[in-house]
Amino acid sequence: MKIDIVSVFPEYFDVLNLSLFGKAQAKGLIEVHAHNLRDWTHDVHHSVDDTPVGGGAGMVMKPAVWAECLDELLGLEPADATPDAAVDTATDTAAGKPVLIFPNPSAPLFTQRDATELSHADHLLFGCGRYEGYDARIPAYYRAQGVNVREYSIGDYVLNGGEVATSVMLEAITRLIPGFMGNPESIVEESYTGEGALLEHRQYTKPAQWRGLNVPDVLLSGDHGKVDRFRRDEALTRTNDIRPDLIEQLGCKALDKADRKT
Ligand code: 6GU
Repeated sequence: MKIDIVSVFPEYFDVLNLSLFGKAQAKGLIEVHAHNLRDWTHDVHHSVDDTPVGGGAGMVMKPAVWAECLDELLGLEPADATPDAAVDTATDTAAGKPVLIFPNPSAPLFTQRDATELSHADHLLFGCGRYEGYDARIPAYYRAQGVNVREYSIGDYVLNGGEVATSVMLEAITRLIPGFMGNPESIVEESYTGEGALLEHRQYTKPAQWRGLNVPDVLLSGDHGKVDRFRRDEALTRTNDIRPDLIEQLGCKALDKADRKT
């Protein structure tokens, strides 16, 4: 998977050379390039933002700088120069088509489902906005060119820019690429995956007694059926208590007969 990231703080992404990301890059599973948006400016101040039309606080990222950068990284012709060529390229729906992702606190929530879908892409391009955001015509323009454009928020709180949100999404996406994780089974039974997404049951390791606190007896019983039932019940009750919204979203086939009895 090729991953391009555009930001005015590309150094944020130096950490991607560490840990599992570094290993995945060395193995050739992912190829990450962090670009500085200011490299596509032409003025002496390398300015990327301007005041909001209609008034208001803060600064908004200008469309022209982003477009020069994104045209190049997406391999699109600048539309002003050759409008027909740009449209032809954009309507190509072949595999390998890039996905252009803009972190945005006012966008739909990024979920495990999105992470799973995007883990199959060949090329992701993240455009990190700063300040009060980016000109709305940037995503609109690339959508009109037929580019697969997504805008996502990572939660109901405000960050200073898209960099941290991009890191979060990238970690959620790339760990699902086959071969990325040392132990692929560790991603199968996780919270938020599959049709019946529930919070996970709690985990314990040895010793069975520690500072007066005991591991639940059933986990020591050696009865796998009972252990599975205990864990499933705990996942259901914890989800109901902590995230009732997830229970409401469960598919009709998510609960089995035994679940209904309890
Ligand atoms: Cl994607 N961006 C910013 N700036 N703040 C956020 C966010 C994104 N998601 C939640 N808060």
